[in-house]
Amino acid sequence: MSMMIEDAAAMPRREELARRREIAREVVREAGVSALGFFRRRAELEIEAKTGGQDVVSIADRSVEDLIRARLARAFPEDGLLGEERGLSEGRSGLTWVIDPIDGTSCFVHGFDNWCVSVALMQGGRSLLGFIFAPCRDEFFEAEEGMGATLNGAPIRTDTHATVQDCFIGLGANNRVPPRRVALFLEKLLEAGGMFVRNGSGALSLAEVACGRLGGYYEPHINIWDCAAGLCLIREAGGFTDDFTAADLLAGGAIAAAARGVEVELTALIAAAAVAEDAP
Ligand code: LIP
Repeated sequence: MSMMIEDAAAMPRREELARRREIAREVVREAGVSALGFFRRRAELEIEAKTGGQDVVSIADRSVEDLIRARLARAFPEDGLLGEERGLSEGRSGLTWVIDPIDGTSCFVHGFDNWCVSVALMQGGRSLLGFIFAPCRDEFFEAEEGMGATLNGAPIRTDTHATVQDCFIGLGANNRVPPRRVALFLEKLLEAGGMFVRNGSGALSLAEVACGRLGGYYEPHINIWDCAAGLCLIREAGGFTDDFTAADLLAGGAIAAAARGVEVELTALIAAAAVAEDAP
């Protein structure tokens, strides 16, 4: 199955988005409470490796996604659903809910608190709504296209004063890309006087760009369910995101996002690493 970018369809009416935003907010909160319950009983969870030991899943991921899908399908039966664990259910409204029930699953199963529930509403390649809830931190990020971004109800902005030399750059790394690609970017970043963090949750990292903790984020391959909500947050917080509109959103791809003072140098570092990777 592939999820192609549809032609620019008419933007849903504001009241249609408002109703979806209100209901989705409560669904994401309920999902976060459920996930936190599994987190506190994680010693009982059976952990399954997906593509390897660094890419895992448990009943927690599936159960939380099933909860989110059931609530949204009941409220908006005409909308599509795309989840990391249960895949794509086509809709007929032109709107698709993109769901990562537990982003940062490896962190979750190892007892780290940096994981979250991430839900976005997309129309074609555009994220109209984004919700990222980190229950362990009681941090609820939310954004709507054209209406700004918030953390626990308070407006957020990317760090407008950051440069690569005085901020942290979040880095996503996984077994979906050659290790050398990550290593070469790290080398270029450190040579430029930058510094990195990897927290294992692309969604939460993107939210931290939106609220100004991170100056930018790069991941050589990320899936749409990991980043759809974060893209909306960062754009609504005044930041830059590259055009993550792969022809087939199910395939995923590279992502770069940053505060405005960081984007040019971050983009240049990514390009320099790519040149080095292609060099004989
Ligand atoms: C994770 C992403 C992260 C990526 C990991 C993993 P998951 O999502 O948020 O950016 O580097 O490999 O895909 O699997 O925890 O939902």
